[in-house]
Amino acid sequence: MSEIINTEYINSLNSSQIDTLNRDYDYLGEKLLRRNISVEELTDKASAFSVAVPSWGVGTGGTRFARFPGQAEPRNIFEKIDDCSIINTLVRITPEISPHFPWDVVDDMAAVKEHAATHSLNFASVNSNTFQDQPDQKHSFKYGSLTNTNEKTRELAIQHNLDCIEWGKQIGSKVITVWIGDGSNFPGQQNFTGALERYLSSMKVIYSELPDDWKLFIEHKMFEPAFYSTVIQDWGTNVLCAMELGDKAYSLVDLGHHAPNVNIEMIVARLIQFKKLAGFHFNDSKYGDDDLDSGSINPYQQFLIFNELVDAEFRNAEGFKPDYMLDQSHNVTDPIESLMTSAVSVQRSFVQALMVDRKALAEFQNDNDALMASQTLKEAFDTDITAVLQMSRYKAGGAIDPITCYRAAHYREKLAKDRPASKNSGSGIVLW
Ligand SMILES: [Mn+2]
Repeated sequence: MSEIINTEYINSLNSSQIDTLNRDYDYLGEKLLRRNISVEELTDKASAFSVAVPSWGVGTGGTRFARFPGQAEPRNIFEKIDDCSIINTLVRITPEISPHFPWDVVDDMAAVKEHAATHSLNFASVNSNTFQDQPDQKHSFKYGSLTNTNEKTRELAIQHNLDCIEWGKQIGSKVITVWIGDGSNFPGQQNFTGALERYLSSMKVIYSELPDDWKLFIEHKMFEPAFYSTVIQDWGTNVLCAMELGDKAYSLVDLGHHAPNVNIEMIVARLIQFKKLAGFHFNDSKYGDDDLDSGSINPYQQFLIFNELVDAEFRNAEGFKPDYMLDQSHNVTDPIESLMTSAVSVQRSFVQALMVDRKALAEFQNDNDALMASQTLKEAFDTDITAVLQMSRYKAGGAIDPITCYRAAHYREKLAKDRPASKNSGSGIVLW
């Protein structure tokens, strides 16, 4: 735990807020009881929820135009882990970090695992990167990686993914997420069928090297960096590839990677039905893959997705065990503040979905009562369960009000001397 933000410090701030919280919590408990909902049960379930933080999320993001660095940004994986620890210390629902390779590779990966363990943190899915060239790379990914027409380039991309699995083993990860930027910018530039054939043959090599207790997540994205066609462009291509590869391959849903207005919650239901839902990269968007903070633009969509997830849990859907992760770019906020707010926003959607009266909903659906079915969802969404989230954090030793607690600690100011300003103010776009 950090010297700046520790249990004693959190307790001192909580002590001035607990009386108000107790009153809010009791009143909410009384109201929920009228709907036969136990506030204690909701709180327990909220406490059991978790969502992983991406290692790249704690750095300030940017666009292809510019990046405006923040104060005391983490400069390596060890400092990123320190920042992730602050987040989990305050919100208590982010005990896992998802690293990105090669950005987070160091000679001694065991030291990375150890450093995380000192903060009681573990590692979630590892993410490979074949969308940019590394210094002195022999064969360029300019025209694609796993689908490149050049066999030597494909071999390099495959080898990088195998290296990621090895690094992942050393830090206790059990999942590799593969997103490729491969595609084309001009009609006719790429043979669609040939590119997907090459993708499958490359992925089959990676899949064959996957340890028995590992999973492989495929991440699709409609466009960018390719602007005419993308090889793994949507959930249809994604799930076909996952089915072709085998039982250890699943389809990952990044909320920003779909066409505007697509019914994402329905895609989620389909993937659950066919036991292929890997999990999520949560974020929000207005126009494209904006990577805005989860729940900041369309919290109702986030709730509707959780409505499908809780419904699957409620039905004991076979093989249902999705991984949750945030995947955002923080361009104008302190990344720690954004990640805390976003984790709590995702947790909020989960708890709201738990309150849906599923028996009543099934009856309204059966009776074709569209209005009341929709109102049943709205009733859960409209209930303010802030006190449940606050109480679950308080009981777990976290902060009742994480943002106020973080700001009052002046974490960045205190670290400024040890973490000098980054020289990199160039483009900092986060693509996947
Ligand atoms: Mn993503």
